Parts: sequence; structure tokens; C-alpha cells
Amino acid sequence: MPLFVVRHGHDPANCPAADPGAGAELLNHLGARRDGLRVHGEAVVRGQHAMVAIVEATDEDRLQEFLAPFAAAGDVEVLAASTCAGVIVRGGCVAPRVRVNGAGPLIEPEQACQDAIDAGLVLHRAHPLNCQTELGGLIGGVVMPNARFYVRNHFHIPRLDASAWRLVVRGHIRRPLSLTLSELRSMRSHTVVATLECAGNGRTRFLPLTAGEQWRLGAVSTAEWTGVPLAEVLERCRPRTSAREVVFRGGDSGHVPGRREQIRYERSLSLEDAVDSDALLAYAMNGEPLPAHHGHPLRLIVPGWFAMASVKWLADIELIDREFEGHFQTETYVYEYPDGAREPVSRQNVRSVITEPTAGERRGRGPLTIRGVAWSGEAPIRKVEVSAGGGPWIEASLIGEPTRHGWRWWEVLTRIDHVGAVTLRVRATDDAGRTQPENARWNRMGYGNDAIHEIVVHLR
Ligand SMILES: Nc1nc2c(c(=O)[nH]1)N[C@H]1C(S)=C(S)[C@@H](COP(=O)(O)O)O[C@H]1N2
Ligand SMILES: [Mo]
Repeated sequence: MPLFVVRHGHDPANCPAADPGAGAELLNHLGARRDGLRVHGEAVVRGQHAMVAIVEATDEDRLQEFLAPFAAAGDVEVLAASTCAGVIVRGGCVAPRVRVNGAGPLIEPEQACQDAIDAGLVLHRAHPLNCQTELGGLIGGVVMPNARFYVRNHFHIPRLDASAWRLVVRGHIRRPLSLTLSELRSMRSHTVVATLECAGNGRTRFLPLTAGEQWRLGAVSTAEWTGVPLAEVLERCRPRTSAREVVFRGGDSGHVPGRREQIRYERSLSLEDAVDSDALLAYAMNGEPLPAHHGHPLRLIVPGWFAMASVKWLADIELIDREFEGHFQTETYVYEYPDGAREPVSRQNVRSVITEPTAGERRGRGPLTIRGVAWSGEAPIRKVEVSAGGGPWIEASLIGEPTRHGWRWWEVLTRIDHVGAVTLRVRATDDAGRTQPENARWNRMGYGNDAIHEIVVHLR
């Protein structure tokens, strides 16, 4: 059957997604099986009121008939397609294609984008690739499958040749190192389950809205990471007493606002945090070699910290005798409060989200199971409480074995007998005594939103 690319756009004032019922109906329409038609993948482009889909159809008339509900909601454009990925990227992206001078080979952005869409991620932006996991999709086991793990990139994904790659350790140390992947693999390995959360997760819940990647709540995922404890490599390189901070540099680079030259993605930790934070030089994710977009061949994992600290495509570790002032250290990833106070973003807040039911869901009244995840960078989760329809807080059961740095599943079995819109709220408390607030503390770049998660479901 011939292949088509369908692009649908609508007036933001009449966005079907603003009405969860209508939005879901359109998506269900797209998902239903039909003769003479196969939808190969779709991408909802956040903030642009656009959807792009790849559809195989017996002929264009059949396709137009199928697209009638989309035509009713806005406009529809149908193009003949040769390859899927190319058109999805062009159709779904307002940013001009970027050429990175001087950088090494890159993962083909169109392929990376197509892979993410195929895995069911919601595309935010194709250049560079940024995708979130849908909250409903978080349902599952202790970890997220690799293909569904959210992706957050500042620059294009570098394609590093693992056999030529080296981890260089230098600076204020007595013993400079250059380690191959197999040398790292032959060192004592350690495995840790850790939840990564982007500092901008839930940014769209700040009012007034703040600039930055418009994440909803899906910029969080958990995986089991395997690698070499960072503390061991630091011990081997024998830091000098002058060493104060450890800078981690990724193999990716590009332009940022306000700087003319290209910069790399780089972040530092104090030597103390680097040694004491259980940080890992990870080469495997959920038992597989690290995928390209999650940092192949090696990334840093700093458990409990917001994920900007977990530098991907790690190539260079430098111990320095002063405070690091890189762009991603001092210009971004800083809480800037309206009163002028500035504070670096570091550990994750205590936080919980409802993954089931999903916001706007319609279902019958009666028994209701509410499920979700909760995590904290500071201490284990002590309790999770849920309130339904403005009722009292009820304590949820925490499911499974706790892991030191991974999120905890929780559930509440309850019943709601009235019909209509019901608000469900969840808040978590950790062993450090922190509880989620009603409102997060607004900051200019929209980091660390830890407000109570609230959704509305419709019972009939
Ligand atoms: N080299 C490099 N490392 C990076 C980034 C990046 O753009 N380049 N993004 C950081 C940010 S902000 C986040 S939230 C996490 C995302 O990790 P993931 O894409 O594996 O989910 O990687 C961090 N490490
Ligand atoms: Mo992030």
C-alpha cells in the first residue's frame, strides 16, 4: 500500500486537546484498526497544535475519508511519502536544521526521532531530540524499558566509536588516566536502580509560565544502571590536595544563547559530592549497553540529583582547584527567585505523580484504583497520601521493595459513588520530613516543581 504523510493543524483557540474527551476521541480514532489503512506512527508536536502521522492506505480517497474528524477539527494536509522519518522531522519541527561545525559524526537526527516516536514517546522537539514519556506509560515494573525512557538533549546526539573512545582523567591529580571501555568493564562493577528526573519536569505547571522545554510530567524515568563507582576512579587518579571540584564533559557540543563559541555539555560536582554521592560511571542501562541517546558508551549517573548532573557521552573528567563556571553550571540550572536569591539546582525534591487513572479519563463510578510513583533525592519515601473529591488524605500502600535511589510504586483502592468530575490529588513525604507543598516556589527558569499532583477524572 502507498505511504502518506498526514499533517493536521488546528487553531489554538479550538484545540481539541483542551477538551480531554475530544482529544482522546481523535487519538482513539487514529489508533483503531481498519481495513485498507495502517497508521505507522504519529507525533503530537507540543505547543504547536500540530500532529504528524505516517499512514499506509490503499488510496488517497480512503485516507481522506478516514481523516474527516481531523479535517473537522482543523486542517489536514496529505503528502505522498517515500521515507517516514524525513517527513516527520520536517513536518514536526519549526527550528531550522542545525549544522554543527567541527563536531564529530552525529546520530542521524531523523532516525533518532523516528525511533523515539516508534517507542511511543511524545515528541517535544526534533532538533535536538527531546521526548517525554506519557504518564500513563509509566505503568509497569520497577524500571522503564530503555525505549520509553524520556530523552533530554541540549545538542545533537554524538555518535561515539566505543573502540576508539577513551575516558580521560586529568587536572589536579597525581596520576592522569586514559581508560578504554574494556578497562572500565574489567574493573569492579556496581549496579544501582536510580530515578532520573529533569529539573524542568512539570515546568508547564508554573504560573506564570517560564521559558524552557515545555515538559509536562513525563520527564522522569527509572533504570538499573551498571558501571564503575566514580569513587574508585577518583581514588586511582590520586587527587592533589588542591583539587576542589570535578568537571565532567560530554562529547556533545553546540551553541547556546549569549555565547559566540560552541560549548560542550559540562557540569561539575564538588570533590566531596563526587566521592560520597554513590555516583556511577555507567556503561549499561537495564542490562543493555547504554543506548546512543542515553550517552553511549559511558555516562555519569548521580543518584538523587536532578538529572542535569548525570552527564552523557562522558569523555573527560578534570579535577580543578576552583569553582567551575560553565554555562550549564552558573547560567542555567540555578533557581532564580523573584526576590533576587539564586541557588544551584542539586538534589531532587520529594515528589509523586498519579499514573492511573490518567487526567481527563472517563470511567464508571464505584471501585477505583489509584496508582503512581513517588521519589525523593534526599531520603526514602516515608508515605504517600491521596485525596479524592476534596475528601481527607488517605495513606496509600507502598508497593514492592524500596530501593535507595529509585522511585516507589504506590496504590490506593477506594470507591467513589457519585458521578461527575472528581479531583484526585497525591502528595508524598520522605524520611527527611519533606512533604510536597500546595504550590511550588516559582523561579525564573521553572525548575524543581514539586507541587501536589492533581488530576480530574469524569465518573458516570
Ligand atoms: N552530555 C550531555 N549530558 C546530559 C545532557 C546533555 O544535553 N548532554 N542533558 C542532561 C539533562 S538536562 C538531563 S534531564 C538528562 C537526561 O537524560 P536522558 O536523556 O538519558 O533521560 O541528561 C543530562 N545529561
Ligand atoms: Mo534536564
